[in-house]
This record gives sequence, C-alpha cells and structure tokens, in this order.
Amino acid sequence: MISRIDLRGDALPEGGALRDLLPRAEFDVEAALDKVRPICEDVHHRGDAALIEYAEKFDGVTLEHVRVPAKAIAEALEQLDPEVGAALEESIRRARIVHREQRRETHTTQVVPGGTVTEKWVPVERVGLYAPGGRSVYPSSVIMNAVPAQEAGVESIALASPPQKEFGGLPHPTILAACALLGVDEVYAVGGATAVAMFAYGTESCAPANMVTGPGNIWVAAAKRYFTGRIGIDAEAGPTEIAVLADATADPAHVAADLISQAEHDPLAAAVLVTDSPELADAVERELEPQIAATKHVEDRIVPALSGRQSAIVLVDGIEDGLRVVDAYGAEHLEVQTADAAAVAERVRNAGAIFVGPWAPVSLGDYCAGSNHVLPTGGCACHSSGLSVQSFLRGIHIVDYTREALADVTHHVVTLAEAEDLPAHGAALKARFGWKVPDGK
Ligand code: HSO
Ligand code: ZN
Repeated sequence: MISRIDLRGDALPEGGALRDLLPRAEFDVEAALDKVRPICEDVHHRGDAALIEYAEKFDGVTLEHVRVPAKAIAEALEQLDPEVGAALEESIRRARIVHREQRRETHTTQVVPGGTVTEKWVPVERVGLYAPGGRSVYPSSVIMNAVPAQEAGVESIALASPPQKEFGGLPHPTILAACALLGVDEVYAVGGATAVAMFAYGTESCAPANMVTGPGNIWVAAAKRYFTGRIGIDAEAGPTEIAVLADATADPAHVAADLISQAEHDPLAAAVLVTDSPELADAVERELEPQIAATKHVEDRIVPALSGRQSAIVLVDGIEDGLRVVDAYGAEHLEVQTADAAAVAERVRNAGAIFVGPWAPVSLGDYCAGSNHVLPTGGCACHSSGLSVQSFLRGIHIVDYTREALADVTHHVVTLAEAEDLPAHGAALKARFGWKVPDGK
C-alpha cells in the first residue's frame, strides 16, 4: 500500500538531490490560476451580483443574503451539540493561552546618543478569514485563524465560508457556532476563489480587507496567489503532510494511527515515515491494513493518500541520517518518536510544527494542544512559519534623531549616497546644515 524508499548505504545524497528523492504531492496552483482569474475579475466588476451567481453555479444555492444574518449565527450556537461546544471552548481557551504570549511589545533602541529607532507593532486593520465547506468543514480551523488575529488586536475580522444547500444556503452550522463562540459576527456565505476576491476588492455587502488567511482547496490557493501584493495572505495552503521520524523504540500501532490520521484529510495528503528500523517499518505496514479497515474515508482519501507518490516509508542508516531526511523534506507536521525524543527534536531545523515523543500526536495539535494548526506545507517550512499573532502584526520603525546626532553621521550618509550616484540623497542632509557636511566626530 505504501511505497518504500531505501536510502541506506551510500544512497543518501546531499541537499537538493536528497529533496528530489523524497515524495511530494503534485499541486499545480499556476494551472488553477487561469480559471480563477476571470472569476475574481467578475467579482471585481459586478460585486454581490457575481457572488450570488457563482453561489448558484458552484454551490447550487440561491443566496438570500450574502452576509449571514445575526439571527442565523445565534441559532447555530443554540443548536450546537453541547459536547462539541465544550470541546470548541477548550480548544479556544488553550489557543488563547499560547497566542496571547506571542504579543509583541513596542521596543526602543538607543543607537547613538540622541538617535533612537523604535519598533512599534501595529495590527492589520481588517482581515478576512476563510473556512472551507464540502469535504473539509473544520470549525477548528476557524479557531486557529481567528484566535491569533484577535490576540494581535485586529479590529475588524470577517469570515467567509461556502453556502451549503442542505443548510438553506447558510455556511455549515458548526462553522457559524464556532464564529459565535469566538465573537466573530461578520460572516459571509461565500466560497472558494469568490470569497478571496470579495475580501480583496470589496463588494456592496463586504468592505475590502487588508489580508486573507485560512485553508482552502487549490482554487483558494490560486486566488491567494492572484491577489498577493494587493492583499496580505498567510500562505498558499497545500495538502496536509505528516512525517514521523521513528526508531525501534516507537510503537508501530501509534505510528500507523498517526500516519492514517492525516491521510484522512485528502487523497493528496502525504504521510511519510522515516526510520532506521526495518522491523519497525514492517510492523507499521502490518498495522496499517486493520486500522484502515476499521475507520472511515477509506477508498476516497486514506488509500489514495497512502498509496500515492506523495507518501512513503523511507529507510535510513541511523537517526543522524533521519534528521537529514526530515530537514530536506520540511514537513508541515513532524513527529519524533525515538529514544530521547526531546533531544532529537531539538536538532530539527525544518518543520512547521514538531510533536515530541509518544504522547504528542498531530491530532492533539490539530485541536487542543494550544499550538496553531495552520502550518507551512509543500516544503515551505524551510522558510516560513505557521500562523501566529506575528502574522497579523506589522513592525513599524520610528526613527527619531536630534540635530547633533544627525550632524555626527552626515558625512557617512553623504559618502554612501555619492557611492550610489544619488547626490540628492546627500543633499537632503546638507540642506539642514547650510549645504555643508558638518564635521563628523
Ligand atoms: N491537520 C490539518 C488541520 C485539521 N485537522 C483540521 C483537523 N481539522 C492541517 O494542519
Ligand atoms: Zn488534521
């Protein structure tokens, strides 16, 4: 069911060559862009009328309101299963504990006497969050997007989620209930690329946003790419990934369960086991079949995900080599299930989030660890981090120099300006000192 890549012996190459040997899903955002572009421009020109038409076409729904009435959000909360409500509340509570501590303080640095640079952290003014519908109705993702935005101090937060035929053209009720629990009251029944376009351009019903975050399918990713530069985005989320770095001490039943847990998301989801123990590899493979047989989403997601080219068991000579492999892969989620897991995890450089030892499965992080589950995919963990309070803040430098402090450094500025053939830059300083360069120290 799951393929093997044997990198034992001399088979472990360096850097880029190693990355090329590792499995990865095809996710061609560029190809999707061509389809998404005219839809986005249509929303630009026709506003709500286009949103209503696309809801009819893509969701089979005649929208009464683009914006979800407050009453519908309140009703969704009233009708929420109390156990689901309690679990969502606990997830929110833990996420707030972690994200509150990510807030940044304004900091002033005295560079020289009379010269300071202050870094002031200012939240993005208005953010549009996206919550998918269809196969992925995840109220937990609403939490993971809204909590960091709220803790960052974003004043205006709106959410869009596709209208669902079976719920009378409203977004899924659990999504609405999660919004109610989070205090997000501006919600739109708009899905996919059209939601991103609505937030980017604004329509009669919805004011434009400065930034759009949240997971979504390839159309959402393509729309985010289309608007990059015009608005801020979190990331172009690709299919979810789990890598497990394990040795002979790992429990094969747990490893198999964790691989299956993320394969459950999507036929393109990736599950990669990196191990120096062929016995563990065999035992995990033996575990997969009965565990898969006992769960849901088998033929449509788990089997294609595990047997797809994006998933594999990678055999290495030791944990040292295993670390090189997981660093080259840069997984969205990495579990370390080895002896002395904390010390091994400490040495990982590239991963969206790291789950240490036998008691921290990825599913804990998906819901209730307090960590964020919006994480870089497709190897982007090599240069990017998951969603956090920082994602919604801008650090603005405030430069404040006295006359004396400016005079002291003018000769250096003028020298650099001349070296770059930009004499007017130097003149801007000389103008303040009778068109001369004051004596430096
Ligand atoms: N594992 C997904 C997030 C998720 N899991 C939502 C369950 N619900 C990507 O990090
Ligand atoms: Zn998940």
